[in-house]
Amino acid sequence: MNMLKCSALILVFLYGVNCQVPIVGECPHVSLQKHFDSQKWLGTWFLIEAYYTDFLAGGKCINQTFTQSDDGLIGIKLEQVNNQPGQESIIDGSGVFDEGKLFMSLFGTSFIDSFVDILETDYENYTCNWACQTAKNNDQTKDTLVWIMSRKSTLSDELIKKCYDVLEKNGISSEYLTPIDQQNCNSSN
Ligand SMILES: *[C@@H]1O[C@H](CO)[C@@H](O)[C@H](O)[C@H]1NC(C)=O
Ligand SMILES: CC(=O)N[C@H]1CO[C@H](CO)[C@@H](O)[C@@H]1O
Repeated sequence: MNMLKCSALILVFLYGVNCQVPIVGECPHVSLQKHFDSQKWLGTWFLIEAYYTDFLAGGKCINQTFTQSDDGLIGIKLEQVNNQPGQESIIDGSGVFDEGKLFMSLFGTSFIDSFVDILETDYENYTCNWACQTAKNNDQTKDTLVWIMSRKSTLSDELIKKCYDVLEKNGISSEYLTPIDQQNCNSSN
């Protein structure tokens, strides 16, 4: 039951069947965090605002934990409380960094299937993440993902605004961002 649910979620994540915010044409050329230090960036990040995806629909209390394994790979764990009361879903994967770009493999798929760009982070408080890739069903459109994340379950308006500014500078719209519920994570409602 849980396995089935997870693989469905991952398919949606990787292939974005009409469910992510689409843009037409080229992905904007973005600049990544300069002198990115992956060691400082590892650890847990809480999702504060995100572009809508089916993958997150009904989910709350979403966080992602990145760890360094002995073999040099990055361990990736996404956790959320989903819309069925009291149920948690966990997605595991691994990744490799290429400066500020993290190539990800979730459930044994290829690294090139998925990646996330770290546009800006101060390592201690916030990270502004973005991904854009050709939609599998139509090479004219691109599926895009924006995740504003925090080291804590909240992020100050000032730092959220900082991410908005970074998005704007890179030609990415913040208009599709919606807040992620990070409250009442231990209760069933
Ligand atoms: C991450 O999220 C899960 C599900 O909401 C929660 O159980 C877990 O405690 C969170 N991790 C941290 C470090 O708060
Ligand atoms: C602007 C801001 O919130 N800075 C904080 C980043 O995190 C460090 C460590 O927790 C705090 O000391 C800063 O105040």
